[in-house]
Amino acid sequence: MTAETCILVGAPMDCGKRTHGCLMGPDAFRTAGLTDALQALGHKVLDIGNLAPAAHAPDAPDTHIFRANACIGWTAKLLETAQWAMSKGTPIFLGGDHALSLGSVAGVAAHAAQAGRPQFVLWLDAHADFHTPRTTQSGNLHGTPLAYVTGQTGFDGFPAVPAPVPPENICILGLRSVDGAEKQALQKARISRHDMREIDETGIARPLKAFLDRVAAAGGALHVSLDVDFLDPAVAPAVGTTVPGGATVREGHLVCEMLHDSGLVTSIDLVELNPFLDERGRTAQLMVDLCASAMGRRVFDRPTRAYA
Ligand code: EXY
Ligand code: MN
Ligand code: MN
Ligand code: MN
Repeated sequence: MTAETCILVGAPMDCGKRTHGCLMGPDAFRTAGLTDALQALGHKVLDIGNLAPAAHAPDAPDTHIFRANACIGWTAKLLETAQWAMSKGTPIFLGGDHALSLGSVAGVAAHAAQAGRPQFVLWLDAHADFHTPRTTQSGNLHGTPLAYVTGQTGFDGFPAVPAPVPPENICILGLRSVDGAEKQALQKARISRHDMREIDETGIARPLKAFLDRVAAAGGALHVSLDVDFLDPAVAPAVGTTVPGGATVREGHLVCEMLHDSGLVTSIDLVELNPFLDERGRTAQLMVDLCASAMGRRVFDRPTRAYA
């Protein structure tokens, strides 16, 4: 990747689930030195600060879908901001919970469509995030972004998705917690999905390379959505939905190094960090280091730091 202009978009969205803390995420990434790390790689950095959601109706207290109206406000704001940011450089959305990807992914896909490019999405996550408001058991909208951005129905009141991402343009790596309803929907959709059993058996590079080859062949834009819980909780404990048996630090860096080498990445989400659940900011630091790898930092120029 050549030197980019990285647009840091703070999105302290915390309404996609009931546990609080992701609202501290953007500033934790800043405290962990994200801007310095990107500038050390030769990139320009434009940090636009933290967004606030667009105006929205107050949430009714006891509805099944938790804080739907607040999530609608955030989606509208991020849909607009993502399109603007794509016209200025490489947006890096600083979460905030994974419900921010309803707006970030729909926005970057809208920009790609205007440029006549297909949008692809790499989803690094323990979860499929493929529920709709009609299938979710928890009512937490951070479990629904992939359903929304692929144009699934049931998102009443949400902005219409300008350019739905075709499910076959999505690859999920790291799966190890999928609900029943999601499983059926995933089997019907043509999302390529690779769980930790496959990754343990045959490695993470193989499915990633096959996906990147498809993106390159299609001349696609590639959005990378990195959920903290993709990583093993032993190395990344600061997330509310930990699932044991996740990716190692090196699997995370290998993915990001391959992403950089591909030259295909056009936007990134860093999501679900809850600094309240961490000590000494080590999870935030790991996420910043992974982002630096995706933006060009090589293994021999990484400061030594004990994560465990
Ligand atoms: N599938 C479960 C639910 O829908 O509540 C768990 C979702 C966790 C979502 C986190 C962001 O990845
Ligand atoms: Mn997620
Ligand atoms: Mn997750
Ligand atoms: Mn493994």
